[in-house]
Amino acid sequence: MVNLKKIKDEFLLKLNEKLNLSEINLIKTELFGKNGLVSSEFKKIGTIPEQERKKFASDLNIVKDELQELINSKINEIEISEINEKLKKEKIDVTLPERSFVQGKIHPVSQTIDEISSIFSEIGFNVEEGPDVENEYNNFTALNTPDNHPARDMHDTFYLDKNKEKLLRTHTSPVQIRTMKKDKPPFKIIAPGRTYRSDSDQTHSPMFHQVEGLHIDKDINMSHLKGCLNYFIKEFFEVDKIKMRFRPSHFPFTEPSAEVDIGYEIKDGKIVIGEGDKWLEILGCGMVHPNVLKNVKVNPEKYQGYAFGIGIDRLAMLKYGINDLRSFFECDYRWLNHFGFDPLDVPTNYRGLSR
Ligand code: 2NM
Repeated sequence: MVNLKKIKDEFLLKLNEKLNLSEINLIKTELFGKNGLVSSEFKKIGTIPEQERKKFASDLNIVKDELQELINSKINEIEISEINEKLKKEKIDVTLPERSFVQGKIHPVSQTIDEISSIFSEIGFNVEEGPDVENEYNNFTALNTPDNHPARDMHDTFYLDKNKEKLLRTHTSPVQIRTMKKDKPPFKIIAPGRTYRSDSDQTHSPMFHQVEGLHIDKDINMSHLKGCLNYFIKEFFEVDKIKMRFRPSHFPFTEPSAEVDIGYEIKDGKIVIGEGDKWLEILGCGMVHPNVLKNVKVNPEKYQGYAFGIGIDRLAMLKYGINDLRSFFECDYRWLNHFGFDPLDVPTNYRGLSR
């Protein structure tokens, strides 16, 4: 009996001192280890005379619980203060600039979008954006592509629900639809961004990038379209002259429609854009179909204009000598380091786009 009280008082005193974790663990072993003081008392229970045994066991359990609880709360206290200490030491100011000077690179597709935006901004186009997840009205119906139109199959659409109401946009034209629905003419915009079609091989990626342009005003005709595209191609490839031809084509949203080829030749194993006797198809375009204008409440008797769509990835490959489309989307750090651009060299028309 005396023994129990002595143990308890002695250790309550000990545990009240300032201790570190290993000191507490030592005390824990001293008390509750295999040959610990409390453990030894438990072993004595059998030898205690029967009249006293019940009281002894009960007292022993009370002392055990009390000491154990104190030890556990001390350990808890220390662990929390250690964590707080560590957090204080490891605190970082995320607003500080980095010091390692390992600079990231701008992806060639981002660079190309910046260049294209800069070129079109110079002649009065605004840059518009819209969501990747679209509804079938904005992506097809409003663009004069009704339910049974074959272009819907041609597009290999990723539908997101059974009812085919939500989809991943197959072109950026829904951005033009949104803009025409929300604002009033005239419109002079480009819409660059991600587009999706279920198609994957050497030259097709299921996610790819497009820029589409739209210019609607009074008295806009096909000569404006030709002038605009000719200016764009020259600026983009940074050449003074460009050979261009318009071939008749068909899109549901334009009438007439055309595809545009540019001249090129191979010199010393390298592609030279602008001259030569070979042709490269680079974009589709046309005069916006009156039905499209009606769908967005623009009067086609008063307003008309042109639209065009360009694949950005292939344009970037041509300009920067990248021959594998898939390398764009592999996120290979070494590739990005080689083909990427300095983040501080923002492309401008007057300073040179890509230097
Ligand atoms: C192309 C080709 C021709 C186009 C049409 C429109 C809209 F919304 F105004 F009707 N946006 N983009 C268009 C026209 C796109 O891509 C090859």
